[in-house]
Amino acid sequence: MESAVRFHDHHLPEVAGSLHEELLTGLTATPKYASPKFFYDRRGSELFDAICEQPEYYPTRTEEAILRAAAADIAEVVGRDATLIELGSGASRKVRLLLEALHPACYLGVDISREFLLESTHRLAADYPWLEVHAACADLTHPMRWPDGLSGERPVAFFPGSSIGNFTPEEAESFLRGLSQLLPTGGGLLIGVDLIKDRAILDAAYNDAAGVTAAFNLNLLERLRREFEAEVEPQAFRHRAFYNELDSRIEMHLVSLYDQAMHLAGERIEFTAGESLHTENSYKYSITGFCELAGRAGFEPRAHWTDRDALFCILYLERAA
Ligand code: AVJ
Repeated sequence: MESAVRFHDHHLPEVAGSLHEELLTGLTATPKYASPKFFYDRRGSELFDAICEQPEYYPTRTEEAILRAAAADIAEVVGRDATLIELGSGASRKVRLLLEALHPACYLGVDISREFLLESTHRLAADYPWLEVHAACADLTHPMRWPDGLSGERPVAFFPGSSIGNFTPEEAESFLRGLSQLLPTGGGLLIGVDLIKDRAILDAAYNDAAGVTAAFNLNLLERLRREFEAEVEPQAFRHRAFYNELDSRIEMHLVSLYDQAMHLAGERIEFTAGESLHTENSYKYSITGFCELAGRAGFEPRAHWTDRDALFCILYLERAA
């Protein structure tokens, strides 16, 4: 059956050019950094999916178990016929656990990885013929707006996977404030948040034995070669991930194995042996800490669901009047 997805492209050409500049800004800073959004080319999105299958990576399966167990409860709080907007929809897998119970009027998937977004929303439309499906290619670190022509009266954003953890707490607060301003009073946010826990569990989750997280991290360098014509040897770097307890965050780095230079867009970027390129932060929260942050951003907590070991939490927040 031919499935219809209404596609909205929010990736303007000038944004593509500015990605180059954004990369260079981070690579020439001290210490060097790159936004984790650069992980998600097609290969990166596939590797992320593979991470989610690793036994050490508890967030995905824990969140899915919570969604499965709480779907009816969630539907009761959120209500039917919402305009469900999934932010960073990726493979659009998690939303499937909610669709039957929630029965939204329409679904909009928003993701930075265009090809991946189109494939997953087409599959979703084919599997849920009753659902009006939209897709918008957009960068969540830029100001958002909803596309025209969405049905349903109450927008409800769905932001699973603890993707919010990629923002610093300050950035998360301003992201949530921007989101709350896009929602009418009574509009909601269903969000997955990874919780603070024993560091051994956290360290293992970002250092899986099969090396998939390492490949995901190193794929950033492959992408720089493929897409940005960088001259760099990915074998000249190693993956490093650890829990920074003081800042309640996992940090991922690419560590240079020796003195070397990377060439990108006419720039020569030098690395000394042991120097690291900081590629990701993944912040962990307590439930109360997160509710306070969301409160400052204009959201009122309505309900939350967690697993028995309190590894992960799903919260429903409403835009405050
Ligand atoms: C998609 C940001 C939630 O932080 O756990 C997984 C990304 N990085 N393993 C996370 C990620 C390394 C993931 N988020």
